[in-house]
Amino acid sequence: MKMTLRWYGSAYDTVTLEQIRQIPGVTGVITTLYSKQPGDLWTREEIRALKDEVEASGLKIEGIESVNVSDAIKTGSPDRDKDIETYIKCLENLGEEDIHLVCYNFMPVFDWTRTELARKRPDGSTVLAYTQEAVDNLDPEKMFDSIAGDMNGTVMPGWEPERMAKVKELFELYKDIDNEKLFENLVYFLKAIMPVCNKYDIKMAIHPDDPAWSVFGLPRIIINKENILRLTHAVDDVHNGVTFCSGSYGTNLNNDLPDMIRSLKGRIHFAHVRNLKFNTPLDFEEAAHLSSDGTFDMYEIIRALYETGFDGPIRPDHGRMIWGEVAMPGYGLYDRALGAAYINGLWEAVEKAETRGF
Ligand code: DNO
Repeated sequence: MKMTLRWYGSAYDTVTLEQIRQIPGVTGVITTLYSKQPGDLWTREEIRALKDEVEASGLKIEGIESVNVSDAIKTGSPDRDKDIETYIKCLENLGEEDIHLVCYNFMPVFDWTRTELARKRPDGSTVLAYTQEAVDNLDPEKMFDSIAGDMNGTVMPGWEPERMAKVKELFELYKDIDNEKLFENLVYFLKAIMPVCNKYDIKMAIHPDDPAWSVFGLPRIIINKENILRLTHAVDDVHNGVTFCSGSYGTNLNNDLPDMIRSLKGRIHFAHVRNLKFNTPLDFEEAAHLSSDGTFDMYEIIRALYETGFDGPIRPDHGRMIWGEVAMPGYGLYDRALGAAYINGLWEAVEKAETRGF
């Protein structure tokens, strides 16, 4: 595996490439052209400039998170083919610049959803949290306003103010889309982009829906083993792969994470590793990465990745806000650096146990 950190680019991130490079074992970043809207073209020059900046710091771009998919593609509206054409061009340009991993999601309207961005834990740290009760009592149009005050002046992925200003229209776009239709549109998209992915060996890695169930009555499909296997079979090409995000699939306690990893052998191209602490099955908060701080057995997650031969980029995921840091919620330096060190430790332990036979 390759240990990485997500980085939003120098215009948006409070964390610098130099800081990232100083985290032991981190050799690369997962990044994006953050100013791009879904449907925009990414030029080779723009990609190269990003690459040059990252490489000048001694790191490597291990993948893009995300090249976002437009609503036209997700809803299958008549102009989707034009957007798919642009998406293919973006992939071509990434391939020409030697970038071979793209994370994306197929969630309607909201990307990942949290109801609190700064829930205080007993030790004074703050974390992202979700409680179903809050969603059930909230008008989706007010969702953004209800959390915007805790964004620490940052622009959070999937929660861009311009997009949120159009929430009502977005809901309208999805009103006739159910899970089956969304799935069909996803398959249509993947089939269309597979030739360019094959040509440039670009591994597409779909991010799960977070939380792994429908919110505000919207369709959600990338939520469990059955659905993700259905997708990998529907477009049976290694380039149609998965971002295994423990914190997203893990929101549903019925998802057996190590078992899912084993059943996706060969199709996991990217891993997001984090832990959650459940107060009830429908109220959880994002814990420190350490197993004992949350609900998941992180050793077993890493062991399953190791045993299935996972060799892609891995990144610690959302961290707590600690030590007075002010950053994008979930994406500060300190707790993610602790997460990277911990995951590296687990990986070393698993690897040595396997190779030394004890
Ligand atoms: C949240 C992230 C997601 C993810 C996208 C992938 O922190 O994991 O926003 O990047 O869903 O497209």
